[in-house]
Amino acid sequence: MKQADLIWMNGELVPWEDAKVHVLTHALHYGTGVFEGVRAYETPKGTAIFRHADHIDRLWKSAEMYCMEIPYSKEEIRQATHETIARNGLRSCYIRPLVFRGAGPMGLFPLDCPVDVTIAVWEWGSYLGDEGKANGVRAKVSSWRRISSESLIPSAKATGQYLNSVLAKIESHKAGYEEGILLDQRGFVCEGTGENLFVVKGGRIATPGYTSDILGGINRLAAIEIARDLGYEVAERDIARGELYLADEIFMTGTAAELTPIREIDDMPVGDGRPGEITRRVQAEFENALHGRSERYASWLDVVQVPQPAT
Ligand code: PPE
Repeated sequence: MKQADLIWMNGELVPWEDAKVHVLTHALHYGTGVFEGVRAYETPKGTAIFRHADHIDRLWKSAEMYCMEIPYSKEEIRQATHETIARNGLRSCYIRPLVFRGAGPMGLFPLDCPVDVTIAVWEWGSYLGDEGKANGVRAKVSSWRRISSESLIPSAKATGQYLNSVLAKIESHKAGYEEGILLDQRGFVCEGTGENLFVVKGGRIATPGYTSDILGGINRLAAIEIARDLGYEVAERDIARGELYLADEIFMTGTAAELTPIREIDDMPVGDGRPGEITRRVQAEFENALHGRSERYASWLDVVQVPQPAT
């Protein structure tokens, strides 16, 4: 992660080191924030944000589910994001919009606290390493189950909910793996700590559906569409843990992780221990879409208009 110069904070660009909050920020105590992870890539048309509108829509939905009214329009947030990237002079970056309950009355009732909005950007390489993206990562089924709809809202991207992923991430890291895979409350495969998961068997692709309490990943949707366009069958269905061990190929998708293959699960090689052909083909096309090399998916890119300096 490489620090940038400016962070957008409640309507203003402030120096990176000045983007601070009060210790009584509600979200620090109770996890009352929602966020997005977005990426922008250098493309032939200039810097472009991948599926920006979808990320903004999901941010609004997440905020709504936690009764937070965002004091800006979607278009204002889109423009602010463009400006933040341009003013930091970045050609490609990770983008982290955050909407949170700020400093106000303490106690669980959040509705009298202000809703603060920030947008940070920074250069971020491969989340699970270049080596992992090329050759696959080693993953472990976590002892922690994914949060269920009985107690939280798995489809919301809320900060407090990430304690679940944090526990699974620590566990897998301490055990020497690159990623943890969480099962849902029923014991079916759900997702990685920050990625959705796909299993390939006999030429067919399957991925857990919304009934498995997944976060509805935007890259998940992109991968499904790309795989179908390549002629593969993709089923959204329950996946038993045992299917992970029988799979020919497994890969994960996420904004940070992009499309990363899994080469080993619970110390057993996936297929022959190298990313398989279907993973490779979907990954190649996905990379083309991200980097603006595919006309077919050109509408997924929001090209950053760099404002002209004032004369
Ligand atoms: N599940 C979870 C739990 C998740 O956090 C992510 C994104 C996904 C699935 C994939 O969603 P999408 O990015 O829309 O395809 N995880 C974000 C946060 C990672 C982090 O370390 O922070 C991300 O990839 O930006």
